[in-house]
Amino acid sequence: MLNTLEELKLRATEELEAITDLKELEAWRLRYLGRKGSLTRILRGLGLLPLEERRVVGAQANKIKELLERSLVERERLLKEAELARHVEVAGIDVTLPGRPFPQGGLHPTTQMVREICHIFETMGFQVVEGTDVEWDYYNFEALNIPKDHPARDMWATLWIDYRTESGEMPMLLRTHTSPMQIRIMERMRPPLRVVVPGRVYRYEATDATHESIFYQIEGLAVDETITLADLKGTLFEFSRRLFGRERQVRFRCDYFPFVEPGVEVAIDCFVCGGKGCRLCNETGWIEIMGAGMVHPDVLKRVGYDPEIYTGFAFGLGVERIVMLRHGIEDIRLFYANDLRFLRQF
Ligand code: YSA
Repeated sequence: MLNTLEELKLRATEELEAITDLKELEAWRLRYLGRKGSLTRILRGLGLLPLEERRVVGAQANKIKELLERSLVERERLLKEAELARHVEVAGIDVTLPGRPFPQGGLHPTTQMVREICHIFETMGFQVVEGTDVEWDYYNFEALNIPKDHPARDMWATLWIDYRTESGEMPMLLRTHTSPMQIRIMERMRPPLRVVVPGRVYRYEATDATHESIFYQIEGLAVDETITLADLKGTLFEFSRRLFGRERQVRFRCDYFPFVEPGVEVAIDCFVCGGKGCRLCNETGWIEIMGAGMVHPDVLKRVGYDPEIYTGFAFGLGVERIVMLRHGIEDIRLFYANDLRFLRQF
């Protein structure tokens, strides 16, 4: 029996060395090590041998089994390597070339700025709320003290939507600013409230380096029992410094918006000329970043708030203008021209 085993070992090893592909290798495995393979059969028949012979033959058969299994694994590795090398040669693939990177997208600079600004206000206790782009005339104008014949309507060149109901005309439009959300929020919530509303706004106007017809605004509104102009100034000072840096100067000047009294314009000193005057700031040394003011008592009354008890401040800023200031971008039209050379910079 020991001789038979030795012959089997020699034959199997010889055959294995002559094998050149994986299919033949599998056939070899089945021939010797498979369930019906010759070595398996010998191992199974050990029980029929006398005890002493069984011990000797069994030990030798297991040794050969281990040897053949090791040789099988090694042969398989060599064959796979050879196959890959052949494939590379035939297909002409250079496996040492670096892989192709997947192009990675990024957030649009306006989106990044919307998030950054909202985050600053969130840390000051404001809540972020969003509204719809299509709006009723009532919320965009009427409820903000801008009736049909009011000359202030000219400040917001409007894109109207043709919409008629059976009960008559209900003028609809693409919101020209985020201020209508002031009314919607006050109708739904009771003071104290502090909210910021980011969103897209639409104006029927010619575009130039600082004007787009579709752009982003962020509205802010705070209403409570003891809010004063000092709260408005303090909040916007802190916001401007956090966004633009502690060294920036902030200027408040009177301005007019029908839905606030008093109304203010907020500007920061020009980051290019440091306030001396240059092309970017129109030689004024200041760059306007938002309109703001104390919510008009008539606006409060319209939503059912008693102006003898409640006061509030509101503001509305242009997001693209702020990105322009932050990065020294001189033309707002670059934001939506979809030029990847521009967008990849952010
Ligand atoms: C005022 C008082 C409040 O209590 C609340 C909000 C406001 C702002 C008001 N709703 C408004 O829309 N004023 S605004 O017409 O002067 O626009 C506000 C900001 O939007 C501007 O300061 C400017 O930064 C930006 N903006 C205006 N027109 C733009 C524009 N950005 C890009 N393209 C345009 N065409």
